[in-house]
Amino acid sequence: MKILRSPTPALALLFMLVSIAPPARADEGPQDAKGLVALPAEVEALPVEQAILTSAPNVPPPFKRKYSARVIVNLEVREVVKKLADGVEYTFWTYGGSVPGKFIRVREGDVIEFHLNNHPSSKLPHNIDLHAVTGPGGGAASTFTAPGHSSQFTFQALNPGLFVYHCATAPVPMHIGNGMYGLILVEPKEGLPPVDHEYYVMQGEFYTTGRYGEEGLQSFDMAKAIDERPPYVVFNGAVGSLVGDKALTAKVGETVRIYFGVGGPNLTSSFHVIGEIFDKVYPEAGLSLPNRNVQTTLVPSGGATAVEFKVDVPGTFILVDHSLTRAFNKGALGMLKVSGPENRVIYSGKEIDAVYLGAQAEEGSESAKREAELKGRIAEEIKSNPAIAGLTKEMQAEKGKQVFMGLCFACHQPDGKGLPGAFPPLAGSDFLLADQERAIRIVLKGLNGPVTVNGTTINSVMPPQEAVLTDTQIADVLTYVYNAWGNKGDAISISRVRAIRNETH
Ligand code: HEC
Ligand SMILES: [Cu+2]
Repeated sequence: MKILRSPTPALALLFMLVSIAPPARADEGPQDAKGLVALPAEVEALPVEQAILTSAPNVPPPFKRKYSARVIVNLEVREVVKKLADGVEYTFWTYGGSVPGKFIRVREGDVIEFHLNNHPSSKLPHNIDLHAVTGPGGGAASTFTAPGHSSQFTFQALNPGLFVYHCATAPVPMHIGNGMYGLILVEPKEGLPPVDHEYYVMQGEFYTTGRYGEEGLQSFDMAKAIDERPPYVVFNGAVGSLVGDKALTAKVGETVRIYFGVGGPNLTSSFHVIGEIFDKVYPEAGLSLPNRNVQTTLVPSGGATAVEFKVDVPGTFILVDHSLTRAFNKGALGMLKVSGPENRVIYSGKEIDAVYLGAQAEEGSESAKREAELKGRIAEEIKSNPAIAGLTKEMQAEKGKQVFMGLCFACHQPDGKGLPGAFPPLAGSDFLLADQERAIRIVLKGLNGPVTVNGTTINSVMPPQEAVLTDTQIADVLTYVYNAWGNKGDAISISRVRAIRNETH
């Protein structure tokens, strides 16, 4: 955390109250869960069951029972270092070890005995505010729990719906911003319509000190959070958590329900699935009257929705926040892969998504795997042999390929051949190969006016990338461009890019 602007006095008081409130009823004797507080006879009479908790994108199964129960929920808080993006790590604060927190499913009318356990390795106290709770702070005041301690409280799930839960320990936006949120479903007494697949997806943004893609362990940047300028907006806690072999799946003819929540801490999502129409949306996740035939649904921070649709044709369907720079530049992009026979009446079968996204996701994740492999090989080489220049260049090119497939390919095409009359080729470009300094300058500062590549003149505009890419990313992407599709060239160093970025004339 870099800067913590002081909150207003009223807010400060609230934070203090939340922070210093002792564990509920600490004066009522030993921490023996049974008999601590006498439960009303009608609660004691309920059958007891243990809640099944699942990690995203999985959802616990629907209820078969038709009666209310006393449901025991054990949720463990853990502070863990995990991957936020390729090469980027982050210390997440979690409910259950990953972001979003475990999915909790109860039935309308159930009485929930909630245990919040804060792992001894945690550095901070935490608590939980469940939006499904009717009671002060949604449980926050009763669950303030120091590391190595456990709190308990009981509530009745009065309203059916899909609810967000989150940490409410000061500074609250930081606890949420580090990943402390999840969903609790209070299934209506009459149940929900059966579907073939239920999935759990949650959006949240991360305010890292480094820019998008900057490698290494990143920490929370309070100034960026206050300005609501997150470098990352992601689904299920990481860039790529739902792409490639981690995509959601379904078969043609099946029905899918997605429980979609937004942890925030700040941004509202415009949730959309490219190539699908939501047959039903339960607006704001009230789970009573659905809207029908919806394209995009607005999900507030600290809110949720449930969407249902039947998949009619095979292909890859892309989940996005339709505030699209979040999807294409900050990570809020997932996939649903549908397999099965084509239906040429509904859809002719031409896969448009494959060109504008498939390349990024499939090639990109392949390339990330290859990068990890090369990192391992470099470590090996260093042990036995100092001649590692070749491998370093190869690794830079693999990283650069990921940048290329996320950005440049849209114009210069995945094969580097460009589009006649619109975008010049990079593959075999005499213009490119003649001058590396000039190429670095073009990527940083852009280019407009006539340019002749391999005898053909184009007069168009290439947008500058200096605000979008880091020096490392530019060095990597050009190393890739200079060594892909038959091109031959040296690795481009970060210091050369930096020098040109900083030149003043
Ligand atoms: C929005 C489309 C677009 C994107 C994205 C884009 N370029 Fe370009 N690029 C162009 C256009 C158009 C030109 C020609 C500009 C002109 O006519 O002056 C160009 C020119 C170039 C040139 C010089 C001409 C040549 O063919 O050798 C290089 C090098 C280049 N781009 C590299 C890149 C790299 C690397 C990226 C990704 C970091 C990238 N471009 C992203 C549109 C784009
Ligand atoms: Cu917390």
